Parts: sequence; C-alpha cells; structure tokens
Amino acid sequence: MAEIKNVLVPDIGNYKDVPVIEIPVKVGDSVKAEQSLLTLETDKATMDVPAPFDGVVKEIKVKVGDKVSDGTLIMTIEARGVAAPAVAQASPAPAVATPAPATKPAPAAAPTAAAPIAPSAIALVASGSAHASPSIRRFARELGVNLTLVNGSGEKGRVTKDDVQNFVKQSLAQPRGASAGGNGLQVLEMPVVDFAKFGAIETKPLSRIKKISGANLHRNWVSIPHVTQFEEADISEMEAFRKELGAEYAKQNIKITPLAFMLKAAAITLKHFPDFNASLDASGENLVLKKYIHIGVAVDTPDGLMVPVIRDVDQKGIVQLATELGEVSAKARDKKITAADMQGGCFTISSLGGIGGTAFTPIINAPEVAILGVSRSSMKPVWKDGEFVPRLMLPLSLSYDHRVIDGAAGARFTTYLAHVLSDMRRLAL
Ligand code: CAO
Repeated sequence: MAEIKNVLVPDIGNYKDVPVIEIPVKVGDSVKAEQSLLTLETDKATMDVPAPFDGVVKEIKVKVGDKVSDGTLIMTIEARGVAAPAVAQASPAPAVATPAPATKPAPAAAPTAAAPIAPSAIALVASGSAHASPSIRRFARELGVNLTLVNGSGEKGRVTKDDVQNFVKQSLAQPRGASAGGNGLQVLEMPVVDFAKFGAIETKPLSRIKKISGANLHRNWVSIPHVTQFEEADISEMEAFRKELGAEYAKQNIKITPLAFMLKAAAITLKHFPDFNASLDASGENLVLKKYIHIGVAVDTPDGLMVPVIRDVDQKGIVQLATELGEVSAKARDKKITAADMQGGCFTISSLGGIGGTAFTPIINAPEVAILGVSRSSMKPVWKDGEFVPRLMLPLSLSYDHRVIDGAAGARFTTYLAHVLSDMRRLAL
C-alpha cells in the first residue's frame, strides 16, 4: 500500500533560516528520486533539495519566501514502491494529516525523521553569473541552453524553468541567420567559481538599471560586428570660443561643455552621411533612413548608465543644446528620466572627456548603427607649416555596425567630423 512520508530539509551545513526561493513542483505532481523539490538560497549559494524517492506530492508545507533550517518539514509525498532505510522512515499519514498551517514550515523538532536525503545529494552552486538553481542549470544543460543568454524573470532576476522553455521556444521560432534580431550563439557557460575559497568576499546585487542595460549591451556586443575607428580633432579654436561663450552664460547658470559642440558637429556629420542616421529593419535586409536627427547622450548615474535622447539636434544652437544637456543629465541623476525620454535616438554620444582616457571602444546602442566615444582633450605638438605648434586635440572613437557601414565610410565620417569640429565656420552652417 502506498505510504505517505514526510520530507524534511536535510543537513545543510551551518545554514539556518535559509529562504525558499523556488518550489518547482505542485501538489499532485509525480516526482522522481533526485528531482528538485525546492530551491534554497543563502547569500553565497543556491541549493536544491531533491526528492528522496519516487512518488506523488501530497502536501507542500512551505511557500516561497519561507525560511527553513535543517529538519524543517517541507512536503509530504506518497512513496511509490521504495522501502526507505530505517533512519528515513517518515511518520505515517496521521502525522502529516494534522492541520499544520500549510504556509508555515513545521518546526525542526517535529517528531518525524528526516527523509533519506544524503547531505551529499544537496547540490551547492555558488551564485554565479547566471542566477539559477542547480536544477534549472541541469535542465538548461540538457537542452543545450547557455544560461547567460537567458533573461531571468524570477526574484532578483533568477532564471526559472519557464524562462528556459521560453528561450528555447523563441530560439526555435527565429528564422535561421536573421540578422537584425537573432543571435543563436551557443558558447560555453562561464565557470562557476567559489570565490570565497580564495579569500574574503562580499556579494553586491547589480542595480536594476545595470541588469537591464547589461542584457542589452551583451546582446549588442555579441550580435553586431563592431569596428571602432579612431580620430583626433583639433579643437583649439572651438575651445577658445567655448570659453568665451561659457563666461557669458555662466551668469545664467548654463554650463557650456565640449559636449554641446560635439552634439552639433555630430548632427552636421550625420546629415552628410545619412547611412549613419539609420537602422536595419526587422528583416535585416533594409536600411531605414531617418529624416530627423535625435541623439542619445550616455549619462553616468550612481545606479548605472542611462541614455536620454536630445531631439532635433540639427535644428538647435549650441546654447540651447548645452541647456538641454544640463537638464537631461540632472533628470537622469535624479532618477526622473522616463522611458519616453530614452526612445527615438538615431545615434549616441558617450563622453568620458570629463573623466579622462585617450580612447575607448563604445558598444553600439542597437538598433542604431553607430556610436561616438569622446575622450579627454589634451595639448599636443602638431606639425604645421614646417614647425610643431601646440594644439588642443580631442580623441574620437567611432564604433559602427560593419553590416551597414564599410571601413572607408567609417573613416570618412570621423575625418569629416574632425573637420567640422576644427572649423568653427562649419559648425555655424
Ligand atoms: N575634454 C576635456 N575636458 C572635457 C571634455 C573633453 N572631451 N568633456 C568635458 N570636459 C570638461 C568639462 O568642460 C568640464 O570642465 P569644468 O568642470 O572645468 O567646466 C568637466 O570636464 C566635466 O564635464 P561634465 O562631465 O560635467 O559635462 P559633459 O557635458 O562633458 O558631460 C555627461 C555630461 C552627462 C555626459 C557626463 O557627466 C557623463 O555622465 N559622462 C559619462 C558618460 C559615460 O559613462 N559614458 C560611458 C558609456 S560606455 O559605458
């Protein structure tokens, strides 16, 4: 006759009051020995509690968020034809039929013996790059899914079974080689390292913005063939003018930084090279040319990177652009930026000029096809009319999508941009 057995949390080392983060089974499910019944998470690791024997789940005594320790009653299972070792004889039906509150874990001292779960059966996995329990990792491995590519919808971005299944469904639904959206990359999973083995560590969750932007950056980096073209612009004249203008507008609290000039110069250059002011359509076979010039500006905030968009840059003057730059960066840092403020961009400028550095390789903000990185200007000796003269040089790094833009076009774009920046008359056009 089928016997109902209690399943208790087995020896989980020194951990106490460990939160239940996932219960992948429900009442009525048939489970096989070793199948995960629930997942626990400490600050260092996630662990699965596997079924000790085959059977059918009769009652679940805990819920997600409950805290459990060694010996907590978690479930009752109607065992299927396996005689459990003596130590693991669970209490018979009456013991579990007592109306213990279904949502509260039974105390560890419940008069039931632990079900036969050898401590070694508990899978311990350090919380690594992809946030998923061991059973989900196993499931993903069986399906050949690289977990680092799956967006987790669970608590704290954890990857659930549904996420893995949806990822597989989406991958299958994608046309092979779809160039605009699909990636279909299968790379080795990152090794899971228990860093605590080598010294003291502290685990800090990524901010919400970092999680969102990280997934996008990752997709863009792996799915767009990037090339970065470097150039230096002589901004000596521009800087003299900027200082003049800056002194004039400081009274009105408007800060004129080189970035306002960069925006204007980029807009002029984008007009001249319309293929850079474009996006691939969903089929990846057509270029959508935009008749407007909206430029995103990467803003560094304490919570991560945000990219508010400044509209119709080609139709605005330097002072207006400087004013809007001040407004959007304050808004981003005060967390007042809305999703609409970050939409509709055609091109992005990422300026690290206020911080330092000589060059970098920015990641394209898809579906845009190019992004301009700006580093810190510095005085350099430049050969002119038979002698070296000191000039203020601004380093530019343009990353572009090589599916859309050829190397020659990339170099023409940066050369033109450098000309515009070095010749104030062109900026006024
Ligand atoms: N060369 C030399 N000096 C520069 C410069 C450059 N290219 N760009 C700016 N500066 C100077 C400014 O003139 C200003 O000088 P003062 O304080 O003497 O007036 C100072 O550096 C600070 O400028 P700023 O950073 O306040 O203003 P900005 O308009 O240059 O930039 C903003 C605004 C919001 C873009 C910037 O603050 C920011 O967040 N940058 C980081 C963007 C980022 O993280 N990009 C990386 C994306 S890829 O991960």
